[in-house]
Amino acid sequence: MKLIGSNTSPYVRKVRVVMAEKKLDYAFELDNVWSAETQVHQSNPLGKVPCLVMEDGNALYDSRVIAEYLDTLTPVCKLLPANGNGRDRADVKVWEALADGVLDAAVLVRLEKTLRPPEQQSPQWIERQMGKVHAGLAVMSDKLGEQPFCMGKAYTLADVAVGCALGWLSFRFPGIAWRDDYPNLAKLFDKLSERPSFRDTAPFEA
Ligand code: GSF
Repeated sequence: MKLIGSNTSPYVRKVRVVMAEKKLDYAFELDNVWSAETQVHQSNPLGKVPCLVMEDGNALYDSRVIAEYLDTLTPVCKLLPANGNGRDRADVKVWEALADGVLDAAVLVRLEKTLRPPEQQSPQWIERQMGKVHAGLAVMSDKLGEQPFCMGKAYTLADVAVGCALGWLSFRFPGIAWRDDYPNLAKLFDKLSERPSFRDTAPFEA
């Protein structure tokens, strides 16, 4: 399998953490989706990473589809509850949607601020998206409570998604004081950061 991605994308990181937890081998192909040389659209018409190209040449996207597929490949470190356990499985997927949704909103803010000249930026748009970031963080903290992991005792894809979202917020939005506001999220994040899967995939700009 070949994973097309970058060292900065939190969605790519989610897939890489899953690969590492499940001890799956893959080739990692770096692609800068914002450069003129990007090749990713040859595999993903949406021009986005992550994109997983499989042995038969077919491609999978987006990160949620890839993560779900990877979890079926080996019983090592099951990250999603079995299909028969539909409610728990849906709960994990809601956590993932929440973490990804916080990222989607924060990414929109970053793009607004980095791709548009200041006079074309919309403060109302930025405020709307930041509202989602803050509301999402508050609900994450509330849902986590004092549990060791998002779903309780078991480490799941929910923790992978939350860890990648929090890590990216610290990387790109150091001004968002989520660690001070939500000590329980900080505790979870610190615990996740000790795992080799997270340590080896921390975001960085080349
Ligand atoms: C989001 C992927 C995405 O926006 C997923 O895979 O979960 N829902 C998708 N990737 C960004 C890079 S980043 O912000 O992490 C991307 O490839 N953007 C290129 C573009 O043209 O929007």
